[in-house]
Amino acid sequence: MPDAPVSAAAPVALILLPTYNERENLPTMAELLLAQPNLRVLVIDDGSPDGTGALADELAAASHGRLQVMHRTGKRGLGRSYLDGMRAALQTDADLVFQMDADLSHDPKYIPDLVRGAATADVVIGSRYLQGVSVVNWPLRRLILSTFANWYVRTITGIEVRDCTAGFRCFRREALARLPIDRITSDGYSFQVETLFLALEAGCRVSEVPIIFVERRVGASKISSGVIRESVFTPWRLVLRRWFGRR
Ligand SMILES: Nc1nc2c(ncn2[C@@H]2O[C@H](COP(=O)(O)OP(=O)(O)OP(=O)(O)O)[C@@H](O)[C@H]2O)c(=O)[nH]1
Ligand SMILES: [Mg+2]
Repeated sequence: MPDAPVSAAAPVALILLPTYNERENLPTMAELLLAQPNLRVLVIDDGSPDGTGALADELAAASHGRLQVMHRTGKRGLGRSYLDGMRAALQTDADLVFQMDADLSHDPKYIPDLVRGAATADVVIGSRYLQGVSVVNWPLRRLILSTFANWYVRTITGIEVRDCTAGFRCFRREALARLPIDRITSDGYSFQVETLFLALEAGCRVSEVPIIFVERRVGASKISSGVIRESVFTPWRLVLRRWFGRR
């Protein structure tokens, strides 16, 4: 595993990397991440049946402490994994906390762009919809679903962000600390919408930087009908909670 240089002046980033059956993708992702300076990784594995957790332990052992693994035993879920990861991140000295997918859709080469963005924003989003649509290898039906989902969320919630459902994000640590983490209940794409909504409510400055998103080449997507159903209701739940002040 490469031992990238450390610069005392640059911010320290912690990458939260949830995994479920990403055995084929994790080694490449870990290598690309750890090639970058001032960066640590927390793999959050949900007991993947394909052995991703054990593989992550092997990567951790060779990483000189730069990669750690959280083996979750609670109910499976992307949102739950991120929440546990965020709580853990707040116990560290990281200046910046990233969310990324482990399936290589989010290229680590964009991390420096998000770090630069975080100099003037509290939350920086790696956006697929800033310069037209920058997505590679999506079938048309998936593109339509994602474009519609973003329009739907923006229309109902009034969030003025092009890519509200993006999973490539960087939070300044202070911004993450301001989020009412214990109130977040959604799990799929809605998790991204809910955290963004709450970040804006907490007064965070949000900016976007363009990325090119590449659909996973190996492994299976975990999108389910439950995730899509949740995405339909979540924007309404968020605005109703705001209107009626229910906390
Ligand atoms: N810990 C954990 N990670 C998960 C869970 N579901 C998905 N993930 C991870 O979350 C990331 C995003 O999941 P994907 O299945 O790629 O979902 P997606 O990116 O929305 O869908 P595709 O574009 O089809 O890949 C990947 O790193 C997954 O391994 C889960 O229940 N628990
Ligand atoms: Mg994916």
